[in-house]
Amino acid sequence: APERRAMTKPISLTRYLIEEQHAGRINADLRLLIEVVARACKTISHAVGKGALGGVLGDAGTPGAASINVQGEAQKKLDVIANDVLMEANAWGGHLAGLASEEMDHSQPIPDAARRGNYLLLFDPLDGSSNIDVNVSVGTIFSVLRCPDGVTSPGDEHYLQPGTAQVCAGYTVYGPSTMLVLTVGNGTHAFTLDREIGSFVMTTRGMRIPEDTKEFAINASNQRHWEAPVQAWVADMLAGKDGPRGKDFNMRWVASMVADVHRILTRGGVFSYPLDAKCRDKGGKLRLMYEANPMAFLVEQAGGAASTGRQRMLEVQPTALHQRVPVFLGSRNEVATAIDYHRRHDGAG
Ligand code: P6P
Repeated sequence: APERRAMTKPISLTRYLIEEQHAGRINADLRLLIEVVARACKTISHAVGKGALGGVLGDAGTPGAASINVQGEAQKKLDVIANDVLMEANAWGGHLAGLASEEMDHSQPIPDAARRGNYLLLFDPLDGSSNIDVNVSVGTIFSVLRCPDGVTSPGDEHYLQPGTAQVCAGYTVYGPSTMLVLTVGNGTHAFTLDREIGSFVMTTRGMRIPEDTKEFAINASNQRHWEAPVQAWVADMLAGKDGPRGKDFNMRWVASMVADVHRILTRGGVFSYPLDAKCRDKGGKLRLMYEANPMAFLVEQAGGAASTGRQRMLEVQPTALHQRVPVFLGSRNEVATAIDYHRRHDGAG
């Protein structure tokens, strides 16, 4: 009779979280928070997946009166739907002291003491939403901080903690498959939504980003607006094997941060949204608290690096809830090279 082999069934998100709780790395409240967010992402995945059939494409608001968010961007219907799903899911669980969203001007404390916990949840409910109407992958990004001791009604100022203070970060990418990628500070792991049973199943334990890469992601249409070190860094990559880098590079740009970062976590690469003339006066294009910091935590936990070009991303001291930053993240040796271009340029005065 054939040797009986232990079934190596893939484990569910719930089992992974229980294992982390038994190992003492997370507590029951954080486990519940992650499960509630994952469940909300399943609802968002269903709405995104309906596409034009769900009547949820296009801009929010009424014709001629678009709904504009705090970022000054026109909201898509799905931006509002995703935000409402996450707000509703987290309002009653008893694990949060407050939440903050890209789509909301200010953070919101949990008013009912009986339903209040110790965590702060920040999220971009639907990142890359300009891609929805053209059926390209979009995603939800989230970050979890502790509410400072003794604070029962947190204001925006209580969220202004550096990225190193995150206890959890993750994203869900709504692509050909729906995948949740998560870290609680013990590696970065990927879970794929099994639609037949409706649960997330671990498909990669311990994602690793190769230290070197030949693939960069940047919106090259902004080239004339970049700072000199970024112009030099990209020009040298474009020069290929006959140039100073001695190797040919490939380029990818999805214009959905979640999709670009997922590719980098899966096969390596370097992603950048640097300062340019259009976003310089705002400090950058991407938001620190619920885009750059959660992605930086995930990338570092997978052996990569994340920087503003001049500072480790996770050490930036936030000064505003919707603060923007320049972003360089991915294969650690290529991020180091980008930083070196900045250092040499800045040093040259
Ligand atoms: P651009 C999407 O709007 C987003 O915030 C990120 O997801 C993405 O990386 C970036 O902006 C794309 O910006 O200027 O290329 O459209």
